[in-house]
Amino acid sequence: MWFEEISKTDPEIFGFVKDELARQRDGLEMIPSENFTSLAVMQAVGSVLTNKYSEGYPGKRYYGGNQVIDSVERIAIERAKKLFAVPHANVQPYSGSPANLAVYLAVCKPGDTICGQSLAEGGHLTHGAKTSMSGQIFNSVQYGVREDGYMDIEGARKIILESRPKLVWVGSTAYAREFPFREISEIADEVGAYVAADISHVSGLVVGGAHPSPVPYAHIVMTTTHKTLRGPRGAMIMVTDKGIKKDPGLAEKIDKTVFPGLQGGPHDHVTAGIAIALLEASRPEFSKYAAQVVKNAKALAKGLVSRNITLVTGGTDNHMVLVDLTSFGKGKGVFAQEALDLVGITANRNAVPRDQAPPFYPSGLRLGTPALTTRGMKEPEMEQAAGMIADVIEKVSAYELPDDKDARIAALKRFRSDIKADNDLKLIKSRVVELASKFPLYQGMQS
Ligand code: DSN
Repeated sequence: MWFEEISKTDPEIFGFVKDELARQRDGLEMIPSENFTSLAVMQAVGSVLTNKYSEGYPGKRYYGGNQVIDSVERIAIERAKKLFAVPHANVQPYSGSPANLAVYLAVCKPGDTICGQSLAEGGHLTHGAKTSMSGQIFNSVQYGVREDGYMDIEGARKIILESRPKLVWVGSTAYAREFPFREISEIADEVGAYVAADISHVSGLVVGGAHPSPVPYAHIVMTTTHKTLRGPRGAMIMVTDKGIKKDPGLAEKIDKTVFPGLQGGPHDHVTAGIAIALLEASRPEFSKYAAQVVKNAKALAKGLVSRNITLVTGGTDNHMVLVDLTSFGKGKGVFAQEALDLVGITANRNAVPRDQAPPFYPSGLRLGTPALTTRGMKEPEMEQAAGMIADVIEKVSAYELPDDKDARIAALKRFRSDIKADNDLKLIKSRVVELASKFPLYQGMQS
């Protein structure tokens, strides 16, 4: 049995691990930033490498006994460089947000102007949102999307040329079209800004050939490793040839900012998991996977549109779909997310462009296909999933979310009790379990 020692040492945690395994197995995981790692990646993360301290970099550590760890990190670096076609990679960042902070501190000083896609219009918190340190330490200016939901390149041009930022981000977390690496970089080049591409969402598609690469255009490329790339939770910062041409010391600046600037000892067990994921991503079957992720997202989008569900931009070019529920009223995302959760479809509520509702109760729903594709699902299953999602949305679309806090709490309480008792939703849940059971997950693990 896989979790034998956990079960002996800590039955309480063992119970939770079992429950989570069952939740992942029996449901449809449709959060676009999630995936299922291979067992090889998972075993690396659960290996003896977790025991080691190795502050520094291969060959230059502050601790003894790093001969083996040096080899692991060197392999991870070499694989990243080869796969993404870059001259430099740092595989130590703990995750995406600290990695982005390292990018800032490598090329900017507090108070400098920086520019990124607004969180409210599909960007990431760390690209200059006022609620994040990135929008507080730096003078942040933001670009967004047009009325039709596509990136507002002309708007970005105006903002970048006017404000002349030191650093420009390109990369999104809720944008279902091709990320405009070339367009934004060309504008940033006009003002001599550094361009950092945050490809956390699409890195697996990039290496699989299902999305254009930012490498010819950006100076720095950051990716988390656990989304479409299908590795363990972690991140990498890469420097491109263009980056080294602009600033020959850029790679060294990035390394110094990650350690000792921001982090202590790297998570060597995760580095090993990243190395394995990079090896897996270099294989031909991963390109097939990446292509299928996009085909599945398109099939999902088509299925939803056929049920009159509105999508931001009307469809997708990548692995995600952004559902706009505003035709039912504002702030409906919470009802859709919770009812979907109840039937075993995991998604996350998300702001839609120009959302009139508050960020905690937004009017949209973000869906993605990376995890279901890893399970082996294809277009017919996406059509079934779209049908079930549409059924659930229709079921809950009439619920209203009051602005008043007390009224809202009461309304949500009523809603939760209604959906628990709803027989149609119970039926959808059994269809979800039936579909999921046809695509076994982590077969070797017994719960
Ligand atoms: N990367 C974000 C997401 O897309 O879910 C979380 O920070």
